[in-house]
Amino acid sequence: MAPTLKLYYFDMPGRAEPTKLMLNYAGIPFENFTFPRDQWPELKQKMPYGQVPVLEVDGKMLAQSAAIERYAAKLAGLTPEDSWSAAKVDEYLELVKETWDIFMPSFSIKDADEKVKARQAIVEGPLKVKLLKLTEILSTSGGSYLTGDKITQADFSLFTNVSLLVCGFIDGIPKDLLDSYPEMKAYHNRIASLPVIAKMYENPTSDYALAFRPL
Ligand SMILES: N[C@@H](CCC(=O)N[C@@H](CS)C(=O)NCC(=O)O)C(=O)O
Repeated sequence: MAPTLKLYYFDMPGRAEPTKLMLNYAGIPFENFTFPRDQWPELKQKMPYGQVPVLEVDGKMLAQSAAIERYAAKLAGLTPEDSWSAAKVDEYLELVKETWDIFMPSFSIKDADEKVKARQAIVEGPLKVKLLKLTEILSTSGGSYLTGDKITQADFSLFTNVSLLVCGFIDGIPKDLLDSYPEMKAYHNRIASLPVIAKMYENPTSDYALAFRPL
């Protein structure tokens, strides 16, 4: 029997987004439990590590976004069966994660101008290297997605990260960044246009979610 799922996260795109995308894509019902900031202190006490996302599965709590995503991907049939393809998906997941991790040190820069300058240097340096590499992987995969013609967990992760990078959350990353990466933009727009994905962002509750629509 299919498990009863309840996903806890703030009412904005973030670490829960790939899980939401995959469950929706596969038509797996789940309760999308979002809450306003003022309810967080109380809710925090109930979370295994005091953080979200958390996926409640038949009353049991699963924490850590990477674990939740892997579980959701398996439920959704978005993890390849053969070990090699599954390992390549893991490889791409790590690469995609790096496109976000490279900005982490910049969050501790106090001066706003300095922070933006540091981020612009990342955009022109390490981010460019990683986006070009991902573009190359896409153009040589033999299909529309990272591993070929079948969409996998890695695609939902890349789609999420690329959208989050340009959604305005990180000052210093231009919102039109993808104009410099036409193949990546086309890939983003292809996933954003899948009917079930487009429906998810029809009535966005935050401006950040607009970046998950075709750009
Ligand atoms: N390693 C955890 C990190 C989770 C995390 O940082 N969650 C943030 C939201 S993105 C959170 O719950 N912040 C509120 C808090 O820590 O009180 C994961 O990947 O799930």
